Amino acid sequence: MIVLSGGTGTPKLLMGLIRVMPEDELTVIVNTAEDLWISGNLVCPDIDTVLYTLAGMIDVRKWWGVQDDSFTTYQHLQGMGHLEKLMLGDIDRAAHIMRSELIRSGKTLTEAILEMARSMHIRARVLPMCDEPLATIIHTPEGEMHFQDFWIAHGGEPEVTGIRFRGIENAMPSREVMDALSSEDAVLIGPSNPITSIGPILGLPGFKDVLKNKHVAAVSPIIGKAPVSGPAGKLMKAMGYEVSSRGVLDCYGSVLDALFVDGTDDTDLGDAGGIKIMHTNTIMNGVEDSIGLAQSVLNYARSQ
Ligand code: FO1
Repeated sequence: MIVLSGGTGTPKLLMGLIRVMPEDELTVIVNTAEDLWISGNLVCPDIDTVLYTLAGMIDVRKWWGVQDDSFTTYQHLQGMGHLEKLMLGDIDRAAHIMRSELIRSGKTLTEAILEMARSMHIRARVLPMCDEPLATIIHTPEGEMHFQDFWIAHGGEPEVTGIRFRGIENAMPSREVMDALSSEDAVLIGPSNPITSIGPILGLPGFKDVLKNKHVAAVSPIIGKAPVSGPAGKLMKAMGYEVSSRGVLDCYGSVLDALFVDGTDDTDLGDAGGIKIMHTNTIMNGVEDSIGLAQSVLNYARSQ
């Protein structure tokens, strides 16, 4: 199975999937548009959350960074007046250093991530969506800002007047992503933010065309009128979508064959245009919930 993932929501589902299917049958294609260079190293928040989740190292209180990590370097830098945009843990920073050194030595981002995944004994295939640098830029009345500036420095507060993915026109799905897609029929869009997590993956030139021949299901990250977590609601609204499973359907449109919606969500999906709607528990408050949802999507994928 191929899973499209951002840094929130979908990693919780991955935690369940690796417990109900052979991990080496799983490929995860991950958003890279929130990546940024900090203090000389490339930070890939979504990829790292996926890697740490699969390696059993993720800090499940925050769902980013490494469990029990220290922040000594971050704090010392701060004390010297060097302020970093993200709070980087020491073990997390070691991963950034390794990745950046691999890239500086001439490896692609994909090659670097595959090497990191091997070093963490991860059996699933974790693939960045592309090797070219991309950046999600949020337009606000205060000016344009990188997604991480909007989300962390500004607390997700500014009004959003537009969103663009800088560099997407010159990017393309990597060879490894295209190879994975050519050998797999089932694609699952995880319950990540449809606009800034899944949007850049689907927006890569040619990506949606490849999905036309696949069986594509998605898990809605919206329950009722609210996102389960993160800025999905605000960003969907800014892009003209209703903040509901209806909006998620409209966002993904013709790409989808099926949509998983939470059992408590009574949004009227009316004519879903032939897309099969399935209700199940999509709230993942612990590993048992993750396993439950993973089993539902796996049963569905295997029945196709
Ligand atoms: N999110 C925060 O809200 N505050 C942080 O200081 C922060 C640091 C951070 C460091 C490494 C990393 O991989 C992720 C980090 N995140 C932090 C999460 C991240 O900003 C976003 O939640 C994801 O990009 C959403 O996809």
